[in-house]
Amino acid sequence: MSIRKSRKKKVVLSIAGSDNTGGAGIQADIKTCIALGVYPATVITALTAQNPDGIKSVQYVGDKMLRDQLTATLDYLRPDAVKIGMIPCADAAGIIAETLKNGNYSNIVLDPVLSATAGGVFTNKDYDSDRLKEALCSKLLPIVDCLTPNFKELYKLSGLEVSEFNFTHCIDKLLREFSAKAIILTGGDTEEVYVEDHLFQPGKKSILLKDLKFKSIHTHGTGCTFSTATACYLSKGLSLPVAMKKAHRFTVEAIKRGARYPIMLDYGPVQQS
Ligand code: PXL
Repeated sequence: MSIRKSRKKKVVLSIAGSDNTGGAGIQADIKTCIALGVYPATVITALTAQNPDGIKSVQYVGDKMLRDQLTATLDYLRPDAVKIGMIPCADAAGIIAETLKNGNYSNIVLDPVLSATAGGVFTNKDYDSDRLKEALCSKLLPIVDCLTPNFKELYKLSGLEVSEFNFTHCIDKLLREFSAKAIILTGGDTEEVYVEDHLFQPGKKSILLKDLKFKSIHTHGTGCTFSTATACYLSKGLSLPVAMKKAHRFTVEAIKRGARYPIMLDYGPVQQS
């Protein structure tokens, strides 16, 4: 084992799924890190075959392959932050949680990706999605520094009915029952004229970022970009409220670039540079 400690460039480890179109998942995470001057290390949890019509298939890499990638990476790199994206099954959640807990890593951001905006779920059909949600909440939530759900994901994780008016109940449940340290509820996918991102931390006043929404059909990869940008800014030593604000700005610019230079006709990717 040989870990260089004296490097200047920050390292973010992305543990996520592959998106063949290059718009979301590990590909979005790599582009985000590079745009922000951070070195991306990657552990791939699953391959997806997808396009704007939906998810065609999902292949979990398997317990051994996941463990081996984590060990091989972490034996040589100590990440300054970790972003976790798509987790295809409960076993994968357990392996990731155990590895990160044992290594005592910090600045861990979990984007609880449970379904694709274009349609389709990310779990292999022979895996149990209730077990996955349970594993995300009981094993991963207590060890992550920040969870970044949208409204739908918050609803699915908390098991409570979510509306614009009661989302704080769901937030409270995740903070209290599962000892989450911070939750950024992202509001970009609502029908509202404004985007509202809220940061909740136990015992602290919540912070609201409100912005006029930039309407675009090319928003594929928005959630991945935001969570990875947050991890990148945390890796540089910024506080969570500042990292959130900067990640929000970075994501808005990526959405604008995606609209200006469309890569495909419908539901194209955001562009980080
Ligand atoms: O944006 C969520 C997401 C995460 N990971 C992968 C994806 C997507 C959305 O399509 O494909 C691999």
